[in-house]
Amino acid sequence: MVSINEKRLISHINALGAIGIDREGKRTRLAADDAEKAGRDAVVGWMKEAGLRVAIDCIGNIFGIWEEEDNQREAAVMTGSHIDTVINAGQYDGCYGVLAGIEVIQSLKEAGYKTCRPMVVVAFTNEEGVRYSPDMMGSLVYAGGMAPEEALGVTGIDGTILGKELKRIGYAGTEKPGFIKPYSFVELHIEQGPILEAEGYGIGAVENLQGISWQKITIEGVQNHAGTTPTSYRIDAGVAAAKVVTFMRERCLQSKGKTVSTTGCMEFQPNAINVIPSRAIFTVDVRNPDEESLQAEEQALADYLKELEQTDKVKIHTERLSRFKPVLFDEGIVKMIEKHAKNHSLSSRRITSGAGQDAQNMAALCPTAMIFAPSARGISHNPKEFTSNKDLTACAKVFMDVMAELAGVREGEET
Ligand code: HGY
Ligand code: MN
Ligand code: MN
Repeated sequence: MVSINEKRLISHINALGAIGIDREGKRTRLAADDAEKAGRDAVVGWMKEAGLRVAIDCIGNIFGIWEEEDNQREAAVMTGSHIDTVINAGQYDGCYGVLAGIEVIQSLKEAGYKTCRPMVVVAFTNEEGVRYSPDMMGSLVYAGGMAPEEALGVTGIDGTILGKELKRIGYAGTEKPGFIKPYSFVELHIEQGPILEAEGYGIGAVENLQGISWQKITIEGVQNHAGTTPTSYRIDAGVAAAKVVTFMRERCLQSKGKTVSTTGCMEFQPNAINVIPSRAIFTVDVRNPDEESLQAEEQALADYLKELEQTDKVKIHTERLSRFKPVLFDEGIVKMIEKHAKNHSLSSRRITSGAGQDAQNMAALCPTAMIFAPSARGISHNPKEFTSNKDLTACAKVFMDVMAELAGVREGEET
């Protein structure tokens, strides 16, 4: 069976990684901003070079489609991921899956193989959710989990409207959600965690994905003088916010590693060194692989906020930004991944995705699973994110064989 063109894949990963680097050398391509447009244009160019038909849907998802006369009525073997990034990001998160998807299809086409099913690779819009909530938005709309008009109307952290931004960058497509019927969906991604490297595995067969709960919390206190206000007089939004963050850390420690919680954004108003903050606006991202436990964490947080309103005399308002239940992936495809890993003498282990992924939404449409490549030192959402070329290409070869089997590539049948 033909294999991928390793050099081409690595050069595309590095070329895409060079797009969206700002003057301080930070890589940031937020959904539908100019840097991401440049990334989108590059990906569309590579899809066309691969001879794929390119289609854009109503939420800006980009589809590279390989279909032939004799298979175009069949449901498609799909793959994909995202090319939008967090702020000051690494270059592999999402991009690896999109570019390996193009590479697999291009290599099969170039080798003249026939497939029983069309093959499609997707670059989904706004997977990271940094500029517009919820995250994994493009695949959520595609899978019918969010109405397109609702998603297009979302206001970003910078006051822009997603639909207007997609129009501005020329990616407001017309295809409807679900316009391609998927037979299966397999996403190749970096692990973004420490397990594969620490335990010495070459590849991860992802069997499930943890639930995610995102909230924005606004605490109203009383603005006052930092020097003249006795502690007992203070109604301090800043102290109350700090208590919430430490409360959630306590919950995580009690969960024995099951729950993780992150406050990644926090803003004080009026944000002056000698003024007791009147307001604290911050986010809480809580995750747990078990739905009931995740609900229990959300309830504990809600109860604690009520308690804080009494003890600290603050007013607290919460806004849900995003909520995804845990997802189980398809056992058959997970087993297929393990089989092909073995064929490539790669030691594999089953693993949970700690990160949210587009695959979790596609799992609502068709049998879905993921493949992880090891992350050096488990670092991600950080420019130091790294996966060696050896690991990138070794896992992409396993991915190729999984995709080929799903697509019904007929050995030796040249077009
Ligand atoms: O937040 C996440 O887990 C993913 O990177 N969107
Ligand atoms: Mn990702
Ligand atoms: Mn990410």
